Amino acid sequence: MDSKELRVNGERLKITLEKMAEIGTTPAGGVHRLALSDEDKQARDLFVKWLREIDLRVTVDEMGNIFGWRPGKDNDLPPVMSGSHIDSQPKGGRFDGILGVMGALEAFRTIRENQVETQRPLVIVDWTNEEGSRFPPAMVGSGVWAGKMDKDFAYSRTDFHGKKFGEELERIGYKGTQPAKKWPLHAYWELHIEQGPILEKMGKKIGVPEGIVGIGWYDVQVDGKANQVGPTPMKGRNDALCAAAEMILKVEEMPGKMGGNMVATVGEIHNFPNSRNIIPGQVKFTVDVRSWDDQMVAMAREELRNDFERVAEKRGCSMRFQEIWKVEHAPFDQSLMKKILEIAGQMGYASHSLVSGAGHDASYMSKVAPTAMIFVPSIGGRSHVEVENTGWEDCEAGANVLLHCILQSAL
Ligand code: HGY
Ligand code: MN
Ligand code: MN
Repeated sequence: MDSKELRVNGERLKITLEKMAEIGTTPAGGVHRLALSDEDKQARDLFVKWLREIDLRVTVDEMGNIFGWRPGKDNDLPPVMSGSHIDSQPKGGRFDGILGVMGALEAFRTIRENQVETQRPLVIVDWTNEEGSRFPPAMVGSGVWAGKMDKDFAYSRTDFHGKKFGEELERIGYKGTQPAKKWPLHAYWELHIEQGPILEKMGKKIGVPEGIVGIGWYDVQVDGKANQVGPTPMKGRNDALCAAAEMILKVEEMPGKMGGNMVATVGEIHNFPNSRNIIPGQVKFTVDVRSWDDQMVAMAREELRNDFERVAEKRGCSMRFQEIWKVEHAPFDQSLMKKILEIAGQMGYASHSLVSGAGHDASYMSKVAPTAMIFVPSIGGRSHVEVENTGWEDCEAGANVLLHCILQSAL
């Protein structure tokens, strides 16, 4: 069969995704598969089993990134790579990340069963800890591989219970020996759900992001004075939680102050000692700022730091502001984007270009190789929630476009 006629097996992709969704499944139908957890290990083991079933050579690097290699006619040529991440948010969805890994697996399965020989070798990848929810920051597997993040920094990161990244990687048996160091790549393709409302609203099947916004992550600690709520007069309190509350509203106001084209969110907060009859003495919270304009992210960071200092001073509290992650905005490769539009058109899929407000491993990949992403619609525009959902036919459409992007860049 002419390789142009090839199509993935949508039913098999659905079954593969449903099998993965059983690992870490939550009662409300989402997944809880935090990086380097037992559930992540279980999913990794299943992924490696499926890679071996289609005769791929499997390698694991020192960041736990899993690669499956398919030889081409000329293995001296830089390979074509595709993949995403298996880890999820605490109460995440059944498609974020895993669709990109299983979509690539489905493409590889289709290539193999049709005995297609590509000129270039092909590589499928699962990047470790894309979410950064358990071990902040995000995208450390691809970040270290791309040479944009330090391995020892990643190993030193601890989760809320003080468990270390490096130790957990060892515990689940995925601390490989291969150096997590980039090698030449001809192209990197990543299939992913849009995680927003645009494609569904536009009635389009395929999204072609121009790139990914820049992201800044900051950890803030506010220290006040804990005390008994009863005898302590309101005047003169150093209530860390009230100070944090004022700061958090400044985060919400920041995008408007910056003129829009920005989002800013406080997603995580810890209050100590967190007892109803003690004035809070310490609060820790996170700030996530995103914009296509990297300068704007930097300005927002400095404005927030100053605002927080003023609030802390006024309330007799101290404040520590720490930038723990920064990734510049990542424009994708125009010729790869054009390829996606072409292939989607040939397959009769309506497509639409947009900017990705969500971060992806493709951010770091775009710094080291020609990179592009293929989006499919998120029902109700929801993601990072248990109700996250994408139609099976959209998953199939995305995997079909991915299959031909891989083939056409590897033939
Ligand atoms: O934060 C993000 O957008 C991605 O899910 N890591
Ligand atoms: Mn993702
Ligand atoms: Mn995510």
